[in-house]
Amino acid sequence: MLGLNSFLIQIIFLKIELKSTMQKLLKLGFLSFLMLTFLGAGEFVSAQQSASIAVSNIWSRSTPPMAKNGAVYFTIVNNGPADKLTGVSASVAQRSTLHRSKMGSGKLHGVMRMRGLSHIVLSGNQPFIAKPGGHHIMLMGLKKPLKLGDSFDLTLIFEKAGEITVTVSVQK
Ligand SMILES: [Cu+2]
Repeated sequence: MLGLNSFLIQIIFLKIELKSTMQKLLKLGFLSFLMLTFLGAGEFVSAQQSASIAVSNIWSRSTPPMAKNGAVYFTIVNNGPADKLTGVSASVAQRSTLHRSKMGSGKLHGVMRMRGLSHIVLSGNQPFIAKPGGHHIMLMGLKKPLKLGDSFDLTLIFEKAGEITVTVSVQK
């Protein structure tokens, strides 16, 4: 009788052990599922976003070895109320500002000039596209050259949507 009892007790313990192991495995499985979902979202939806703002096609030109400045281009879709891009920061440069290039007229015809902007209005009616020859983020005082294939973080500061950190890929 005693032998049978201890046998049964061992089975019960084994069951409890199996149960808790299963729970651990399930927890692990759930966590990795969450992580895959999270990573997958980043991989397949190239846009980086808040509830109302989606930033996509974020890229920068590679720079020659001695270059002090770089430029970042992007597309912003605003699905919420009108907002403003009011600032930007990136650890790759000493200072980052909003800029706009414009072709000069009159005596300056054919000369590309650029000036700083205090903000960019995002009305939400259509995507805002920053591209070469137009709006861009100026990276001033690059700490090292931007090399083809590299990527770096950049934080965009919106009046309503707050801060959104995006990844910039360095292209040709
Ligand atoms: Cu500029």
